[in-house]
Amino acid sequence: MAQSFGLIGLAVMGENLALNIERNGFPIAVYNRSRDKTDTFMATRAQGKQVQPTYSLEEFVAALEPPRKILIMVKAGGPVDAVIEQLKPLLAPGDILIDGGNSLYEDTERRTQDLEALGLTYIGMGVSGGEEGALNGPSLMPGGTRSAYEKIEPIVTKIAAQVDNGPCVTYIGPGGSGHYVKMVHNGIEYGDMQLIAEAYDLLKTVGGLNQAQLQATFAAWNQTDELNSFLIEITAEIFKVSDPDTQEPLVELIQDAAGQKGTGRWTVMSALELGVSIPTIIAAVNARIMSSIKAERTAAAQELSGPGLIAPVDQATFIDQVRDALYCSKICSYAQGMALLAKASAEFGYGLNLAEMARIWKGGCIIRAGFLSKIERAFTDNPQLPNLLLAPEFKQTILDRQAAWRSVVATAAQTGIAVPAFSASLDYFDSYRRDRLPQNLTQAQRDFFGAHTYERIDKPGTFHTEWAALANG
Ligand code: NBP
Repeated sequence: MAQSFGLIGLAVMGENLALNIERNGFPIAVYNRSRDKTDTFMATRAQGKQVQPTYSLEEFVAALEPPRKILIMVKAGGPVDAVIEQLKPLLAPGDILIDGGNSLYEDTERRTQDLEALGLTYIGMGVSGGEEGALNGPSLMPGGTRSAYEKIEPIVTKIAAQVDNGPCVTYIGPGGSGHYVKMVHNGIEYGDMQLIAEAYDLLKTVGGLNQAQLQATFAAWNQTDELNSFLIEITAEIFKVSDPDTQEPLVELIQDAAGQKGTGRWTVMSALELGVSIPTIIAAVNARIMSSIKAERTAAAQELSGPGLIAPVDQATFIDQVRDALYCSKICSYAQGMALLAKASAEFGYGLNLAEMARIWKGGCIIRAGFLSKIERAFTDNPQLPNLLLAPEFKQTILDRQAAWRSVVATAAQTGIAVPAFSASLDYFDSYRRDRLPQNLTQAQRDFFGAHTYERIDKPGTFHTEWAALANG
């Protein structure tokens, strides 16, 4: 019997998505380049399920009911192109290929044009939620033609995470839009993780909280309407774990050098190209880079001293201030991510519905959080909102809490604790809210050394000044 769906790539994500798809009533054919993964999968988790193993792409394609629907879950980059090239001669017009990996959106644009010229249909679909999400319901961000989406809609709406107002999937837009939105989702995820890391550092280093207190603080924050989220929840869980051998907090035994796979860097590169300011996300990517030069930092620690002072603080007050600083910074980080999506949508013709983007991130994905309902509401109330900071609820929150936020950033500076994402967020807020910035001087300098011209605030037109001549009489 022909299967209604096919999946290529049985690593972590592929295996779990295959089981999710089968559990939701879609018998599935699977294929993996290395045969042993397929055999292991069939002998273990897929045993007794409606999963058909195949051992060549010819056999895989023949096992599928036309028009074929094929989800590719292999490593992003060259492997996706390799799979597509092998599939091309085996497919028929009307067949649908879905790339569910973390592909660069520009690659997706290229592949879409290439494959659609052959009469095939291509969907670039961001998938978020890691292993657990893939199995029990991820957040899905499919981009392509609307008619292609409609063909996979019955499947994706069932396998996605379900929240109060629907499945965590929607039609994103044309071409590479699904992968673009997933990329920005990951950039926001970098920001969230860095902000939480900074809160932990401040609470531990300045506030003097021990592991049990850190655990209790993050667990309590997770109960709040504002900070309730998957990342805060797992942070509290992490503080519960001690090393079985030493009984020390396991997190304190982990090397402080963070890895990255590229989606954060791509978000930064795209923002710089589009001219959108995303300092919190840039700070998060930078923080991972700085953390990774561990040996150099260890050597520098012997040479370069800081204030080395622990500020005397009332612990309970400080915990509340850090919570407020974290929340204000998080609002700024999401404001940046949403502004980037808005600019990309206008630039690339994606037609993104920002309220829907927030809605489909409410479940299944790594940045899932109660807070996203507020963002959804803000863009539902005003789809043209120029910046999240101007939404009534967020505006009031920041105005009410900025004193605590400033106090935390000042304390960090005084005690020599780096808080790059907290500071970048505060800088973003202060830059965005100030009517006059010092770039009048920048413009004067550009005109001085490069005759780049400038505009004036008191009269229209473009001006150039012979600065050196005037300065020297
Ligand atoms: P990996 O990214 O680790 O990729 C491993 C899979 O790619 C294996 O099935 C491997 O086959 C296959 N593959 C490679 Br490598 N080169 C190939 C080639 N030339 N031809 C055919 N197959 C090839 O798997 P993953 O972690 O499950 O992630 C899959 C995708 O989903 C990636 O794009 C990833 O970025 C994205 N993603 C991952 C997560 C996560 O939490 N892991 C979350 C969200 C998105 P083999 O067995 O023969 O080597």
